[in-house]
Order: sequence, then C-alpha cells, then structure tokens
Amino acid sequence: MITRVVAGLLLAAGLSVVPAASTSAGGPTVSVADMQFTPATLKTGLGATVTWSFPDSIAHTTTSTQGFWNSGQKSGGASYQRTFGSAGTYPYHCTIHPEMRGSIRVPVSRSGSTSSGWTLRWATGSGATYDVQVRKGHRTWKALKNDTSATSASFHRVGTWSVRARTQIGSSTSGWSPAVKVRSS
Ligand SMILES: [Cu+2]
Repeated sequence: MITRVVAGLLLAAGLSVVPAASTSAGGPTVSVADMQFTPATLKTGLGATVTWSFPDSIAHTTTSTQGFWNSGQKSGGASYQRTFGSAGTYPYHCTIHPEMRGSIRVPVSRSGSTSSGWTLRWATGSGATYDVQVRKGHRTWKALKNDTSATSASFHRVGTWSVRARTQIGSSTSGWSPAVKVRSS
C-alpha cells in the first residue's frame, strides 16, 4: 500500500522507476542512459553474455556497426542481451543518436602453461570463420590460421607471443580482438 503510494508519487513527479535486478546471469551490463553507453568500451571474456539496460524514457538502440546485432528501439527499463562467443572487437552505436558509440572487445582465451604449451580458443560455438594471427615480441603479425572454421588450436613456440583473432559471419567481419600474450620455454 505504502509502496504503491510512493511509486505513484514518483511517477507524478516525473521520475523514472527503474526495475530492480536485471536477469544478466552474472554477465557484464552496459547502461544506455543520458546519451551514452556506460562503460563505452567493455572488455569481456569469450562466451560472456552482455546485457544492455535501457532505463531512459526515450528510446535508444544497441546496433552493431558491422552488422552482427540490432536490438531495435528500447526504453523504460527494457533490456537486450547478446552472447559474445567469438573473439574480436565489436563497435556499436545507437541508430537514433549516432553520436552514441560503444565497443565490446573479446580476446582469445588461453589455457596451459609456460612448460606444457597452450590451447588457444577464439570461439565457443560454430557457424563462423576466423582469422588468427600471432607475433613474437613486437615483430609483424603473421597468420596462424586464415579463414578457418576451427575454433581452437594448440600453440607451443618458444618465447613470448601475442595472439589476436577476428570473426566473420556472412558479410559481417569484426575488428581484431585485443591481443593476449602467451609465453613458452
Ligand atoms: Cu540513443
């Protein structure tokens, strides 16, 4: 009863009532409010589900600049989710306010050790193709895999190496992922 009265007063005062807890399942959340994405640049793990929340009363979108996703118009506490199952850099914007820009950055995941070598994984699912590059120290990037549908590879080369990948689905190609380093002895 009291809660309803307070909510009514807030609505009467023109304040937005933001729903409690979102269903983000522990993944990162991007707030789409006050004409910006916060955080504008989000680095997250391979396979993470990103939730965009839209508390504003005016509509916004999260729209992949490369064509990977488009939320359509969202407002008033709505949300949109996308799982990032492949490495790359994914810029996006709001189609209604093109000056609103953000980026999701998904590095290649690594498991292993300096002595035993590494398993590099750049995708958790299938249905895409990938380019994977490595470089030793600060030398030039070289292809490890070109246009492959494989999603992981073992890697055991002496020295410190950087690894990056990008994803292609249909006519959409991501930017290169943030580089990660592996070291083998
Ligand atoms: Cu907008």
